[in-house]
Amino acid sequence: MSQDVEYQTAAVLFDRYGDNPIITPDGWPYLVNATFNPGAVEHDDETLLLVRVEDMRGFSHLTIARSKDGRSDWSIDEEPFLQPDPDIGEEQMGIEDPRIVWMEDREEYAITYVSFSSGGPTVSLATTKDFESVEKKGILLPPEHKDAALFPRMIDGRYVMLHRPVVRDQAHIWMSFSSDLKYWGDHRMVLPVRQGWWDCSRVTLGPPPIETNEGWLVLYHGVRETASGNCCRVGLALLDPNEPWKVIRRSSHWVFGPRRAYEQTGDVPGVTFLTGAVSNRRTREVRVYYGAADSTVCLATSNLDAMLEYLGIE
Ligand code: BMA
Repeated sequence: MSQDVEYQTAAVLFDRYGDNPIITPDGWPYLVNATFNPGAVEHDDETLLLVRVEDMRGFSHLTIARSKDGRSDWSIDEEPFLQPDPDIGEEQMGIEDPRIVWMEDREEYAITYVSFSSGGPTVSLATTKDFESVEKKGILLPPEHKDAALFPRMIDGRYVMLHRPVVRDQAHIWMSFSSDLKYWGDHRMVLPVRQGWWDCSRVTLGPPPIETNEGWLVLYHGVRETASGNCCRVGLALLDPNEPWKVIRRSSHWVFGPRRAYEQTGDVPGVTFLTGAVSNRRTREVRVYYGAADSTVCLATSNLDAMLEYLGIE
């Protein structure tokens, strides 16, 4: 693909929903500072968002919002679904940025989230079958880690997780494996930062990987530090279906990033942070839910085939 064509295609790969933001702290049933970075799934014929809610201390918890069409008429629970537990050391400063996956073999949802300990942020796991009761399974890796998601099924008899450790001030996306969801090993770096590029300072996972016939589609964030702060955009990668540590394609351009006023205004201006994706294998539509400026929840739609084609997969 020529540079010009690639640029034009990247610009139209996502359609922002006309009524963004779809969820704001103003409409929340109790006093909060910000509502953003939600995990997303289809459950009981509804779209369910597990929204990160930041309270007026600056600590976060997770509360459910539901909608029939995944776009409008969000109904928000009066009570949090997952709260930081003051007796659990690693959750002392809140829990953040959930990613949700339906685990085929276990017949339950796995929620990976950031748990903020005094020793730094790390990633924890909770499971639920029905979004009524939930079981916390504890931390998966020591700090500093964020932005972990499981693959929805075992590959070669092992669970697979993407996550993002911080190493010498840089952050790359890694993959780890486990036979029991508790002990993780065989760690591999999968998507490193690219020196000099738009994703040169940090890369970190967006929503959980999406399975396609051609491989695992990954939306990731790339950060470049600039004189006026971080510039955070979104790129695409396709991982091998059977050996997912092998990157088949990685977009050279970013395909989504902060542009609209609601993405430029808020607690952290200039952030579009994608944490939830609901895809339909039949219609090929992908609804992506993201935090705008670390303040509100927004929606953009794309298409699985368009993203694969953009990556050069026919
Ligand atoms: C990341 C996380 C997210 C946040 C984003 C942009 O590192 O901390 O929670 O939304 O930065 O500020």
